[in-house]
Amino acid sequence: MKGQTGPALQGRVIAVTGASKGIGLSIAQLLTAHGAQVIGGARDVGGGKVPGAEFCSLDVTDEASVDAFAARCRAAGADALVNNAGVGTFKPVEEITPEDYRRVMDTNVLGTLLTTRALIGHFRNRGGGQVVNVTSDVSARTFATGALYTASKYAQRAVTQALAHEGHAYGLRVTEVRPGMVDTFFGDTRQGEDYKAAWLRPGDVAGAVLYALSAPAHVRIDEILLHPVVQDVAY
Ligand code: NJP
Repeated sequence: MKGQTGPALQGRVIAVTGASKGIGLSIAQLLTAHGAQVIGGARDVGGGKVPGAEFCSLDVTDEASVDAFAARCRAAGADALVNNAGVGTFKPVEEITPEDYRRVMDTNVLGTLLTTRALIGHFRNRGGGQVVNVTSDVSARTFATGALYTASKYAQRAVTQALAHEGHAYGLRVTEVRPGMVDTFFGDTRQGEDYKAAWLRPGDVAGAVLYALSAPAHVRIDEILLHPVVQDVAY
């Protein structure tokens, strides 16, 4: 077939936030393995060594930090952004503090807005691009102790869908990836603990991101919802 030469993401330049560990690191590894040049950002990028990836200091809650990261991405000719950085705190409503609120909402919602805002004009000028937001299976349903986290993920889903509407006219393709339970460092836990043995692996989510980013140019993957088989069926 015409055009089917080389790795799926050859020539692509893809920005990935939260790339220092967990799902984001796996995304950086998988995308580079498929030929992309990855620019990964996180607050602590000391351990980031992935051939084909460049790691930059990035705090998605800090406008100046985001602008510096975006300037590097624009200079490199980025054509896609993966908003993956995220944090979670799980408490009953009566225990949620303003500090909890700011940490979770600033990272998950403001962070997505700031990084997207900083690159969207660049994508428009290029005549299109892709934004993949790693939200959550709970971006459209909630549970006890989930008020703050799911509020942030509902909001991130709303931002994702609004962006898809706004970018439609100039060829922006926007995807929401909604993973269930994944074995990472999420929520101040450790990766590889026994109780997570049957959960999704970071590479499973990275595979969903790769699928969206390597879709043919005429295809837009709006949403991917994936769970480990052990998790209850829910939408
Ligand atoms: O978590 P973790 P995951 N600025 O803790 C970075 C969603 N999700 O990989 O800054 C920039 O292993 C942090 O780096 P550092 C979840 O909501 C997960 O599981 O150095 N980066 C690290 O690289 C999130 O959106 C599960 O601390 C910041 C990364 O984010 C995404 O998956 C379930 C940052 C977090 O790595 C990745 O989370 C689900 C900042 N201010 C959704 N703050 C799950 N694991 O079960 C944090 O439904 N980072």
